[in-house]
Amino acid sequence: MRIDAVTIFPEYFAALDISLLGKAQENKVIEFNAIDLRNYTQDKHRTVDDSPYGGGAGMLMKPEPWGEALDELLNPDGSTVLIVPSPAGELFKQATAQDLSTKEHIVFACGRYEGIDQRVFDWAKDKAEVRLISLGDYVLNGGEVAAMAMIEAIARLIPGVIGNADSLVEESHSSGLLEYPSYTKPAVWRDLEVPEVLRGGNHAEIATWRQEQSVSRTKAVRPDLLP
Ligand code: 6GU
Repeated sequence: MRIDAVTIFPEYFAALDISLLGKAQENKVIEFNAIDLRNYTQDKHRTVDDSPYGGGAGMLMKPEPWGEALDELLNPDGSTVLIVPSPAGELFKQATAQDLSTKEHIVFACGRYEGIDQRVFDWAKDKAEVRLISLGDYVLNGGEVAAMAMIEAIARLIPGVIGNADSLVEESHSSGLLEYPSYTKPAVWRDLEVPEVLRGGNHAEIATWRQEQSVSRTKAVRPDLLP
């Protein structure tokens, strides 16, 4: 999979070169590029913003640099998915990550200020699958941190990125429930004991206990996830 992120702050994406995603890039399982939007400006000041028609607070990203960048980046056969991180988008879920992990090419359009001129997306609709996606009901300063969260959630589902594929099976959200609590040695730490059942070695009992813990935890903090 190839992932491109268009941004005025390419430095944000340096973190993708470390740990598992760094290894996956070295192994050519994923290719990642951070692209500086200002390279697609024409004026001496490399301007990317302007004031909004109709008034209102703040600045907007002007369409021309986005058009130049996307002309270069979108696959001519329409196979690119263009993701626009935005609090006005559909909610990003594990199923979204699952779906996107099968794509050949994803471009993230990381906006700053009050967002990007709407015509960029109206134009791109005929050239790519355009999706506005939000991480949740709160506001970030720009799309970069949101794009990085999505990239990590997507890339770790690609075969070969995570060494132990079994670890993907039991984690939170893969089953629709939150993950059960986990413990390691020592058996007693600061007077707190590891639950007896986990030390007993009865695998059926352990599985039942974990399932109960997942359900009670989900009921307590995320009842909206229960059927
Ligand atoms: Cl995807 N972008 C921004 N700027 N803010 C957000 C968000 C995305 N998701 C939640 N808040």
